[in-house]
Amino acid sequence: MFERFRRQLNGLIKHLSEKELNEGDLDSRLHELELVLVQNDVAVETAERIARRLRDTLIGLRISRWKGAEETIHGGLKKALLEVFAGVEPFHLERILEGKPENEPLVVVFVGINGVGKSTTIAKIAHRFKRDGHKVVLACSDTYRAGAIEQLEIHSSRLGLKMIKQRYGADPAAVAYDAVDHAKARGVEVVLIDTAGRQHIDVNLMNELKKVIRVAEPDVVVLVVDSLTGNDGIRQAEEFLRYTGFDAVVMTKMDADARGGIAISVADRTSKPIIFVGTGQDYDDLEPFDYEAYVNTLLGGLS
Ligand SMILES: Nc1nc2c(ncn2[C@@H]2O[C@H](COP(=O)(O)OP(=O)(O)O)[C@@H](O)[C@H]2O)c(=O)[nH]1
Ligand SMILES: [Mg+2]
Repeated sequence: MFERFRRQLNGLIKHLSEKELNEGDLDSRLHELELVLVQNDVAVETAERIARRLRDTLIGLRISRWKGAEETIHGGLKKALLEVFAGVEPFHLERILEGKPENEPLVVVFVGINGVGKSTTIAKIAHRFKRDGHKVVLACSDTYRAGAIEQLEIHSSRLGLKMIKQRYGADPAAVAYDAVDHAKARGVEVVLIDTAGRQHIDVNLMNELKKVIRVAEPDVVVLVVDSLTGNDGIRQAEEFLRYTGFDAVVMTKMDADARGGIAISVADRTSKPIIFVGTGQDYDDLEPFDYEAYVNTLLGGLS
């Protein structure tokens, strides 16, 4: 994963440590770092901040013999990257479920634009909860897009789970309400609610989603972001934050992403935790996001 980003970062660290740099040289190399970050989907302001942090470390250190500085630079960059995630609270769906009173299901609403991988992610999370012995119900609150109900139905039947639905054109909030009601009546512990996306974020969509959230009273709203969409993914995150709010993020299609910097931007720009990353199309292809492991992967091969 993130081959391109890793290669460029590692190349840059080598370049930076080749010879002793005066302040001017250092600034131009740090500018290269900013470019590498931005080319790999880190937002501009975030990239500037990371470069500034690394500069502070390197200026303060006064490495007397620049030869052998590679480790120091590597460590400084690692610290600068980890700091991005420092402001984000850790978050575990399982713990929230454990904290729920008896007969109160964990309710999760998933939002995000079309094609990002919402339904697939819901199926993967359902699979995970089922594997751990929990009762799960899916709800199709996408009553808008042709085929949406059938698609979620395919996942629910493959996974052997019940799905709550209504006809196309029905009120999405009513479907969400039915699902929560069903769960309470039947002792189902987890309700995962799929919602409609659009190609572009619009007022109708946001109003519809707000109503689903008001009615379902979810414990957690999860934004699903496709890592391949780069800067547009960051823009989506900022818009959803403004209009519906969300508590956590799932980044999908990380398996196909040679860049991967979007995780840094999302954490920096929204301060929301990334709970899972999607790493393929199978139900098992979902991994908890570990930001230390992520940073180690980006800087891999040097420590
Ligand atoms: N490679 C890869 N493909 C994914 C991942 N998550 C979803 N997809 C694919 O992305 C496409 C859109 O997914 P879907 O769940 O229908 O998106 P939705 O419109 O947001 O519900 C499907 O072809 C999925 O198989 C992932 O983590 N990795
Ligand atoms: Mg869908």
